[in-house]
Amino acid sequence: DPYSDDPVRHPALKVNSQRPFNAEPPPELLTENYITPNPIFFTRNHLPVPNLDPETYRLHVVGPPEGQSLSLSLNDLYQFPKHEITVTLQCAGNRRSEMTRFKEVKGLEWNTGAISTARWAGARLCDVLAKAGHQLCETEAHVCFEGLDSDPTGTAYGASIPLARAMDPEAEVLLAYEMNGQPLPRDHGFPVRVVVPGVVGARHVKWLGKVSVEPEESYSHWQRRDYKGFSPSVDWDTVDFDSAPSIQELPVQSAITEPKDGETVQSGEVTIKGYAWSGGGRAVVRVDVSLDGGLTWQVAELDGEEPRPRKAWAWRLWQLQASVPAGKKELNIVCKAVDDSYNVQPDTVAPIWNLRGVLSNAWHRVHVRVAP
Ligand code: MTE
Ligand code: MO
Repeated sequence: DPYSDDPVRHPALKVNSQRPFNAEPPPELLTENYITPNPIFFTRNHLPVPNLDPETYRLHVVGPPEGQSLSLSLNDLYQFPKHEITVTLQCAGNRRSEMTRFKEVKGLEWNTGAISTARWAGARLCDVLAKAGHQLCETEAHVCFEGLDSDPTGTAYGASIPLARAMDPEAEVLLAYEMNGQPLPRDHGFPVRVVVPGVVGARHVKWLGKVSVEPEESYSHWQRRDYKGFSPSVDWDTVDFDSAPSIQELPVQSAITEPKDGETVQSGEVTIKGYAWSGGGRAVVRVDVSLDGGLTWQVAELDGEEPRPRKAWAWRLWQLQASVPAGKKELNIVCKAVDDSYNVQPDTVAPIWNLRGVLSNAWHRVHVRVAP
């Protein structure tokens, strides 16, 4: 069993798949803290977790012909200026189960918890690439990442991002070795992972082994044959993966974490809580909540600090104290977020349904009963 050496996990996690391990925190734990504690941070593994020795670990950075290739130990990475930022990581498949309920899709049944937030610290990718002699070039180029996890044929997990993002100090792409002040846990990429703020989880390559700059995107299955969006009309007979761009920045997202679907709430007042986030550093500027399925709306209170302009890498938690209209036996609670480009979430799944069940960001709906 290639998974026999996987780490021990927190019992509160809701497991979607044991081998490879995929699990999410339950909603009420997800928004209990702004920073997700490491043991309940959602985990998305495609392969067994490698057991890497920090003493012998080396990161291979391929240099350009006029530069130099680097073989960096952890200690070498510590010599670069340490950069620390709060970043929310979301899987492209977050909330996939809502798409499945509409029409069958291929993928893990994530609920609203394939998203979490941490303080990440490490070397900036732009500093490491510059050390190897890389510069921004006029022609299109991509930074390809390879993990040290691999399938039985020896194929490693891989992904890429555009060179322009990697070289932009303002994009703050990290080679992270710390998560919430601790060395990365094994499930989250020990000893080094990529963190690409504002970009889909699939590009945050864990157990990072190799970085190279290429004229084309990564040839990895997960870059080219997965993590792409399609029209609802496309099925497995007609899908052409080359016709769609790889997902990078994610669309605006929000979900209700309290109360839970099917719960009974007290009459009088109800407290509604949730998270909201958008890709590309776009800030969430508003969250609207409805108690009547979207007929009337109230504006939720956004918690925490105002994000930096164009660098809103982390989610906002939000809440609303609302009075339950007298005589109501049930509530259809809905939330939707607006980002600073005035992007909004679609009201239903139907127009965004796709065969892989990615990019699921319709209004989130929770149905509750009111105690008599
Ligand atoms: N990196 C490697 N090497 N192997 C993987 O399976 N999964 C990716 C990404 N990086 C993956 C990986 C996907 S799809 C996601 S959503 C994130 O890691 C999940 O990161 P997490 O497990 O720390 O939450
Ligand atoms: Mo993912």
